[in-house]
Amino acid sequence: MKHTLPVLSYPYDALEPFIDAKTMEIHHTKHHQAYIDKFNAVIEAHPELADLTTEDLLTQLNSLSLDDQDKKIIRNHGGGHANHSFFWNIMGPHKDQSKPLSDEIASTFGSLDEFKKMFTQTAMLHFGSGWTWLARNTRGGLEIYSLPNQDSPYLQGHLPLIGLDIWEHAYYLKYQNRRAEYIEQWWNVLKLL
Ligand code: MN3
Repeated sequence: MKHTLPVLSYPYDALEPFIDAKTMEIHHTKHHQAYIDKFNAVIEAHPELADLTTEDLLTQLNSLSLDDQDKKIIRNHGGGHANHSFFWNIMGPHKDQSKPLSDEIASTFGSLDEFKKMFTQTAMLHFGSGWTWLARNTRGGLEIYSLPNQDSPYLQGHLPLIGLDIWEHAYYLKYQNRRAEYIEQWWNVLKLL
């Protein structure tokens, strides 16, 4: 199965003014597409992987019989594909709040505000490119952490629940170096909370 760019459920300008249309268009059609193209090249060379989902490939990465270079491509570019597909889906112009998730976050971190503060701080302290995640760990608990590059929580068997792209390509056109402002505004388009 060849991986293809997912169609967004909203137009590029739907997240304005928080995320601008140009950033969305470039992020989706250029950055995400580039991850897919490099990921597909490995999948095409290994037909035995074609039936596995991207998430399964990441979860099982260490046990796949591939050379280190191909594993690295799946980690970086399969990860990029999984992360961005996930990211587009948790954002939207309208809130589609998940009450069970909000309740679990509030009981784990004290309150939604406290959670947002901790998540924001984790994203601000991350050096360089990467993502900040709220993920369900293998014991079923919630954890906030950042991972470098396109590393996915699936690599450690975790389930991503919320993810924020903190690569500069996600915000530079509108916010330049102001990562704090991007994060603060991003809560407006995270539809889950
Ligand atoms: Mn990105």
